Amino acid sequence: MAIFNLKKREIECKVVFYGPGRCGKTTNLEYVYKSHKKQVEGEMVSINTEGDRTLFFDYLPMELGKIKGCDVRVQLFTVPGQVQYSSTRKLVLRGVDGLVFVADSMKVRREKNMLSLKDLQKNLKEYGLSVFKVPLVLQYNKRDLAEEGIPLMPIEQMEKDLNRQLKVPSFSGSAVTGEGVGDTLQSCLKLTLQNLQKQLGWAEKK
Ligand SMILES: Nc1nc2c(ncn2[C@@H]2O[C@H](COP(=O)(O)OP(=O)(O)OP(=O)(O)O)[C@@H](O)[C@H]2O)c(=O)[nH]1
Ligand SMILES: [Mg+2]
Repeated sequence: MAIFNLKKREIECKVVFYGPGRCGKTTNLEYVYKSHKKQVEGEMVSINTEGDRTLFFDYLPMELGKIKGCDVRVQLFTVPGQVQYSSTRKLVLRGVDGLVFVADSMKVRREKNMLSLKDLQKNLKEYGLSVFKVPLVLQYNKRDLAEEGIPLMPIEQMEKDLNRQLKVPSFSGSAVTGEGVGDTLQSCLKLTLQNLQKQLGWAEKK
C-alpha cells in the first residue's frame, strides 16, 4: 500500500519484479539503475547468495517527479525466484502497488513461467489482492538469445500461456541489452500511478 503523506506532500509506492528463478529480474533492475541515473535516489541494494542469485531482494529507490505538487517516489524490488524462497517472495510482495512479471523466453523455461505466475496469484490472494486488479505488466525477456541459436518460445505462445486471461500490457525485451526494459517499467509505473490517483480521488474525469 502506498504511503500518502499529504502534509509533507509526498507519495511513496512500491513496484515488485516477480518471476521464476534466473528469468532476469535482477538484470532488469541493474539496467534501470544504469540507464535512469537522474531518477535514481541512492544506491541499488542487492542481497545475494555467492552464486549471484537473489537471496532476499534487490532494492532501488527512484524519484518520479511531481503529481499535483506532491513528490512521487517509487521503491523497486525484485523477489528471489528460486522455488525454495517462497516465504521471502511473499514478504517482499507485502504492500505492493504495481508489478512487473518477468517471463523467461527460453523454451525450456515454459513451465517455470506458468508456475511462477500461479505462485504470484496465490501470494497476492493471501494479501487480499487479485492478479486481475493489481497494476501489472508482463515482460518476455531474453529475446536476444535467438541470435545465439537458443530455442525461444514465439511471443504468441507466451501470450497464450501467460496473458490470455490477464490481458495486460506485455513487452518483449532483453535485460542484458536493455531492449524493452524502459518501456516495461514506464508502462507499469503509468498503471500504478493511475491506480494511486484513483485511490486518492484524483483520477481525471473523462
Ligand atoms: N542473454 C540474456 N541473458 C539474460 C537476460 N536477462 C538475464 N540474463 C542472464 O540470466 C541469468 C540470471 O539473471 P538474473 O537477473 O540474476 O535472474 P533473476 O531473475 O534475478 O534470478 P533469481 O534472483 O534467482 O530469481 C544471468 O546470467 C543474466 O546475465 C537477457 O535478457 N538476455
Ligand atoms: Mg535476482
